[in-house]
Amino acid sequence: MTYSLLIADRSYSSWSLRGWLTFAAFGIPVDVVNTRLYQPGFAEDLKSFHPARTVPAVRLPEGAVLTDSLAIAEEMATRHPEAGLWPEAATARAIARSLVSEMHSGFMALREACPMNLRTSYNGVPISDAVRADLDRIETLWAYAREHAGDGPWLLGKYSLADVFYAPVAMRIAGYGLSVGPEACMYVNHHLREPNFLKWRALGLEDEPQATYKRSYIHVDWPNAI
Ligand SMILES: N[C@@H](CCC(=O)N[C@@H](CS)C(=O)NCC(=O)O)C(=O)O
Repeated sequence: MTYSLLIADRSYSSWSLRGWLTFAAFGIPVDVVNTRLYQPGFAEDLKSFHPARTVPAVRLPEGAVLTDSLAIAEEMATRHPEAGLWPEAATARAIARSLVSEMHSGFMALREACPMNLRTSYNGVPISDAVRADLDRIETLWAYAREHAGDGPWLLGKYSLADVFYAPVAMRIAGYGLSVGPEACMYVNHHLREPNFLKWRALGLEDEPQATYKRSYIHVDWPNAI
């Protein structure tokens, strides 16, 4: 018996991406169960992960179900200390936790205005003051993390849960062509090239698109690196 992870549409479900990266990026074996958002089967699929009402959800080998990405991340970090989900150094770990929590509970304007869509990207997207403020805050947090990063290109040096939680944020910046400074741009580029992310995106392209996520902005090629 191993972990069982319920995810939805790889192209659109940013929380599913976080849930999946929590396993894939750290080599933790997991059985993945796919469902589709906004489809009649969604509620039925959730029933087998009771009491989950959103994705991702994880069933532990012993049967308990985790219903939230942050709980999944913390539980996997506790169960697999050798896998390095959190940075090893105490200060880096504390900062990673802080960044993850702020992501999990915030950036509503960005999330609402620019839902993750890994099938397409846009040019000339107008952004509100609230979205700009979210982007500024994200850049501040990324820069602060990088001050404590040590070696490695990720937020706290080595790839950690902080990067898992900001991967979909990076994809919003890339996909909607949102302007950020050179350091943030470089960080977005690392995500665009990250092998687990590339695998996730390719699998998502095999799904039927969902019309809900379409926007009428100018379409441009997906940025393999911006
Ligand atoms: N706080 C939750 C959020 C999960 C979430 O909102 N998932 C979305 C998909 S990205 C969902 O399942 N939406 C379906 C719904 O709200 O009915 C987490 O961190 O896991």
